Amino acid sequence: MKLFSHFSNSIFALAMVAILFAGCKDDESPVDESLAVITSIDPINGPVGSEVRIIGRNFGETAGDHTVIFNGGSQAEITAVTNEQITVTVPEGATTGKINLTTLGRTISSPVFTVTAPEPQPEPETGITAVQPNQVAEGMTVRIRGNNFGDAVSDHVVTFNGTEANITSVTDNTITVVVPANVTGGRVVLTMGGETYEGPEFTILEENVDLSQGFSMDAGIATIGSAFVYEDQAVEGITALRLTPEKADRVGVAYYGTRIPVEGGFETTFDFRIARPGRPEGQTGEVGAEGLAFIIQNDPAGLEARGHRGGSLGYAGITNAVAIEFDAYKNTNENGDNDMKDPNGNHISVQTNHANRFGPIFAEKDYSLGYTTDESNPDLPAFIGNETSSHTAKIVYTPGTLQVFLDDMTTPALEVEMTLTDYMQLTEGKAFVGFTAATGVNWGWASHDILNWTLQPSTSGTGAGE
Ligand SMILES: [Ca+2]
Ligand SMILES: [Ca+2]
Repeated sequence: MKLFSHFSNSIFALAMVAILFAGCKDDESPVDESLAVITSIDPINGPVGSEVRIIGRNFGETAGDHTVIFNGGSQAEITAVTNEQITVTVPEGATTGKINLTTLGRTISSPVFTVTAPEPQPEPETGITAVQPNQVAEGMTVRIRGNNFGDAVSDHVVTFNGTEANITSVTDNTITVVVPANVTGGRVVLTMGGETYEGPEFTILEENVDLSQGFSMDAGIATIGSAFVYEDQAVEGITALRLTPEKADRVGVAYYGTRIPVEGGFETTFDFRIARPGRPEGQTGEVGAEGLAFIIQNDPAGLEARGHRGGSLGYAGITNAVAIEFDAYKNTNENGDNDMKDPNGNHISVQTNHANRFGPIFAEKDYSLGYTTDESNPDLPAFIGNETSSHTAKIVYTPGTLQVFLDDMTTPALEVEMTLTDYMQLTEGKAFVGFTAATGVNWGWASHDILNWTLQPSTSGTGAGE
């Protein structure tokens, strides 16, 4: 209205006023009520890693619509979004300043957020927090977890229920030891710097496997190479044993931590999953390699026994052993040294060393006691699947016969006439049992997982002299 009085008495001015009014109307029109608005932040200060709530309206419910940048620098992780509130974590490298929220290409700013110094962490209490695994047997490698162990083997002494263990390494948070002979259940005790620290209780592994509900860090599994116990990503809540990841040239081996009576017979059941098949760029061979094996062994290396890579599936090379392979890759190299003479790319085979039961076992078909393929047996499923598929394998040994079942628990996929002691020398009727797997050295890979495992000897005695 003020403008009007300035330009009264002039038609020209009236025309100008009309134009100016038109401009003013646009400027004064209410903001688009659907756009995001920040009204406050809570709290207004905090350290890196703390949580901040950006409060306002019209945020929508889709985290992917928003990008949050602290003071023009570090992008923050958005942990929750509601229409009135976006929750973020103060990112590494964040500095004091406004928080910019960009929503579908439009950026608005918050009041200044002050990044404060990190809160001092309380000094962790010296001592043992866990023993992994806590079901143990002689010769197993065990990790004692805790705080302020120092970083060198100095005056540390670790005992298992009073018997001293050999320490192989010390870091500030982990002491690695080998379980001593003749151990009995009790507590792990650490003596260091004149002080004594008592750990949790441990138990001695029983001579059968009961991991029907899956694997855990406590379960008494000895792992070598790429093998480790992991929290399953594909099937929530299941803890599995990963023998290899989907990477080239990996060998993973895992044993139950103590010898099990096998001479009188046994039955073992496990679910396996071979997934995420791939191969290096430029390779033209099969996708997915190599497969896995169940192994019975009494090699002098015990829980440290590991076989060769690639088509050897991590078992060939172990001595005094029998392997039942689920071979998912056809290794035939007519011109090279690594010709396994595999019958095809999806077969079960029982592999030994025919001639010398104390010599290494081999992956070559010449050392097969019997095999079946998905060509000769169309009911045999493809071993390689995806992250949500798995196979159930059952191996039943009674002296004289070994049967292998796969998915069909009624009709064996493979039956071989054999007696373990023709191929192995046992210790009081016992041997180590476990799994091996490998990926291709340079031609293909897959992840190899064991999801659960049970093994029950037919006799509870030692089998010695039977
Ligand atoms: Ca093979
Ligand atoms: Ca084979």
